[in-house]
Amino acid sequence: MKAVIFDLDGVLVSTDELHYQAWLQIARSEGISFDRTLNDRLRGVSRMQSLEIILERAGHGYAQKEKEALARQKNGIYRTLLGMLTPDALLPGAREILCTLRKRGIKTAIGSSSKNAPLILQQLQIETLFDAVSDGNGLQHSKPHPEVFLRAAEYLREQPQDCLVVEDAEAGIQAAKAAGMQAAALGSARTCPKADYRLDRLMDLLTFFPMCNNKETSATDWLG
Ligand code: B16
Ligand code: MG
Repeated sequence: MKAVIFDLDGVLVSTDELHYQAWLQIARSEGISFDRTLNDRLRGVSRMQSLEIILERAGHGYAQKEKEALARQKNGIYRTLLGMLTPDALLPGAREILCTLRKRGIKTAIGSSSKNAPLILQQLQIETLFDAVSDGNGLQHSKPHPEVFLRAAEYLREQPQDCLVVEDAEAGIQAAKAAGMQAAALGSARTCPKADYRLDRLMDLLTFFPMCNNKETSATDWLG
């Protein structure tokens, strides 16, 4: 494997919780019941598709303009929450794994459905730790379609079969497999039968990429 493509929400940072909080406010304002089980179905799928899933529980239909207004409102709430994000919000092992992979000559990329990915990377101060960013901006199809990962491989100039995707969403695992890539599952995606590997922690990824020389520097370098 020559490259690792990371999903963002739920893999490197717990913005999945912020999506949940923002959708909860929208659902409540519409009198729709919303819980974490339903929220799990929103992982990896686009903003508009997420809204459609929530509105399945509404007692009536919504006009396209009403849906667009609700999606806009949700994004406003979400972006306010993102404004408070700091590098401390990175999930355990995230910075370490990115730095170590790069030191071991493995390319790294983002493969996220989120149109807010650039803002999240900026807030976390990790933009420089990726060779490529493929996100929801300009994407025609959301996960489980493979487009976001195929575009990441193209940006990296690597073949799909040389890429490993790390995902927390079933839709993301399906997208990785449809792209012809290897798929490692974290969190709720671990139950997905299509996953090639199941990880307890992000750092378990390192077992796939053993140290190839003795030039790797100490753990304190990771913090730089
Ligand atoms: P936005 P990922 C996905 O990000 C989220 O998992 C999903 O819940 C969200 O609806 C989607 O991004 C779109 O996000 O509204 O910010 O464009 O997991 O693919 O990194
Ligand atoms: Mg995710």
